[in-house]
Amino acid sequence: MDSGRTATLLKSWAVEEGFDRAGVARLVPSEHAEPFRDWIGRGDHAGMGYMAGREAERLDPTRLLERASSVLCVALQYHPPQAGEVRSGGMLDHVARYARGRDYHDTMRRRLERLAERIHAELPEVRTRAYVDTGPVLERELAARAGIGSFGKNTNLLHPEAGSWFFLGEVLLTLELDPDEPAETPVAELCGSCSRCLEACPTGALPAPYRLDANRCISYWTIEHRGWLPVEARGMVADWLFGCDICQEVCPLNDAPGPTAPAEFAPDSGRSSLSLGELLELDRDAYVELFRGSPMKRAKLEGLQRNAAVVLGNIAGPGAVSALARALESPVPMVRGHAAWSLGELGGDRAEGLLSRALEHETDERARNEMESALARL
Ligand code: B12
Ligand code: SF4
Ligand code: SF4
Repeated sequence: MDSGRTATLLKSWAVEEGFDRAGVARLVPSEHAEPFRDWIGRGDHAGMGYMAGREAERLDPTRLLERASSVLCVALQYHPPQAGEVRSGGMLDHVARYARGRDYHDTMRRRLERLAERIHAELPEVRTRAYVDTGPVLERELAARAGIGSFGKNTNLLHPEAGSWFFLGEVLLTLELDPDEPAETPVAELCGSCSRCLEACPTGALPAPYRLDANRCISYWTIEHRGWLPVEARGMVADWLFGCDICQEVCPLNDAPGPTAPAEFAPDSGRSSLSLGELLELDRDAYVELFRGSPMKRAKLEGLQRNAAVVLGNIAGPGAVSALARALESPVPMVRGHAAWSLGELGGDRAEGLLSRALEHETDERARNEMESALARL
């Protein structure tokens, strides 16, 4: 079979395995090595040390699989572009759309494994290596080259009909395939003179088109950052518990009708009914049960509770002081410390009384410091 027909066949298998779109690119070194090195050099990757590692492979994906010459890129929609926001009143209202249902790593990996099995069965001489998110791969660049979408100014990959609410994955192949037309050329046409995302980002994390500074990105702080949040990041987080969708919500391309998303990405009913206050009180057993199969597990229970405490302080809704009062009793010092910060933000006599009493028996030095500085602000 010639390389053109094989490419068409592989893409049709990808769609049969449940992906919305597939495209093929030649596996060659990155065309964006310089902006990538600048990104790392400026420290835009913040605390994501792994992004600075394995640079040779990241910038030259041919190193990831010996004699690999092509890549089959796939996209899977997780939210229909035209769908409005359905708010349940629970903690999932504060979670980015991609993380409200099942973990896409599992969903995508299962589909990619089936796709690779089919390739091996039909083309036994071909070796493959599949990735979704976790490998040292510039997934958006590969997908742009394979015609899956174009870079948006918010750095996400966009498609004229599907918007940007889709995941990416890829299979590297030791097989010559006819490549698709790269989608990067029409990038200027897709965004045009629009700069809504740059203007809408509340923290200035998009200082220029196609550049994201993770040091200012809510998604980074709420998902990737481990340990205590620096004070300046706590206000930035605003009402986001996990991830951030603002630069995609405002994108006009996400208004177009597009593919529907698999039911497994719909908001999980158990987690939908959980409030931020209840999340703060969750013990480990309940957490393991409720968050099984959720991408939110990346932040771990302590991280989610840290974020919940900060969100309660930022949104100052009814019941916030009571929920934070209970969080001052958490076995985790970081959760007590962030609850103290939020009580300091909310202020009032009750917050002051709670902080003073908590300080009397607090043994952790960092949590004590948080309580003292919260009291000093009142
Ligand atoms: C690290 C990471 C993050 C970091 C940093 C994000 C970033 N922009 O780099 C943080 C934690 C902030 C993050 C957040 C999110 N992420 Co993320 N993330 C990644 C990861 C693991 C690596 C990204 C990376 O390589 N960054 C390095 C920078 C330099 O690369 P880049 O942004 O792709 O930049 C390229 C272009 O900008 C280009 N370039 C440079 N200059 C110019 C100029 C022009 C004119 C052009 C056209 C191009 C161009 O060159 C660069 C190198 O190729 C990928 C998975 C993967 N392995 O690729 C997922 C991935 C990018 N994330 C994804 C998602 C869904 C998100 C969130 C939407 C989640 C959320 N709702 O909170 C947000 C979106 C925030 C945003 N605006 O980007 C999806 C994106 C899907 C899509 N449609 O684009 C990916 C691909 C995961 C997946 N497998 O689906 N993420
Ligand atoms: S994810 Fe949120 S904080 Fe990050 S760049 Fe987009 S709008 Fe800004
Ligand atoms: S909001 Fe506008 S500038 Fe930003 S990615 Fe969408 S179309 Fe491009």
